[in-house]
Amino acid sequence: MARYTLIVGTRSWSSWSLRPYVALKATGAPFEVTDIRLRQTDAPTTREQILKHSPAGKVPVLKIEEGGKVLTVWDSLAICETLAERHPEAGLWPKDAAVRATARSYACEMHSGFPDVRDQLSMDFARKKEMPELRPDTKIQIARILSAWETALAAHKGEFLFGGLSVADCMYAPVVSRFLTYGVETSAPVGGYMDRVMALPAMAEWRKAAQAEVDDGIV
Ligand SMILES: N[C@@H](CCC(=O)N[C@@H](CS)C(=O)NCC(=O)O)C(=O)O
Repeated sequence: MARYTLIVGTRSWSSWSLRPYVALKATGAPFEVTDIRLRQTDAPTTREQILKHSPAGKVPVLKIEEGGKVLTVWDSLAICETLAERHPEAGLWPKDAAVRATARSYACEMHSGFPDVRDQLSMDFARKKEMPELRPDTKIQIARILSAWETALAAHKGEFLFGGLSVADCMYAPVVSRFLTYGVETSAPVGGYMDRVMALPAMAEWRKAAQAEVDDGIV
């Protein structure tokens, strides 16, 4: 059996790390986590620590040890894709090709977009924060996310965006956390969706680790 190690950043802040954590947990495969503290400027700096695992110098990184070899996969979406491919039984992509194409569009739209939401509503997983004065582009991006979620939830009528938990939900999991941290107003169906995402065991575990960072004064 393959041995998985997921290298992640500070839980409170590392939204990119949370995405493959949710996906990996959904596969049911055992895995270990290596935590790297972000924003460390004293030696060894964050960058120096990450470079020991990946030449890209960013977390998340997934190491797959198998057959005496170690495969390194980096970038949240590449890790989610790799896990979906290696664990088809987890159903991380919808079975229907058309639905799958739409779910991929959702995942990629998140991966490459919403820069103002990421900038103004930065993830602080275990905290509640005051909503900042939103820029027009941030408002447009929040509205787009809410409308995309409503459309998918209405079309598939499942627990998650495309029925069962998919990579699309993994990619949006940190956005759910951000919207709760800053108190973004939502419709009832979206509120229900956010509750279900937060109730995932992966999210509960992440919250515990993020809360420990707050309690230890790390963040
Ligand atoms: N596109 C990458 C983005 C990864 C990224 O920006 N990660 C941040 C942490 S959330 C990082 O590693 N920062 C390095 C640093 O702060 O030095 C992905 O999807 O994984």
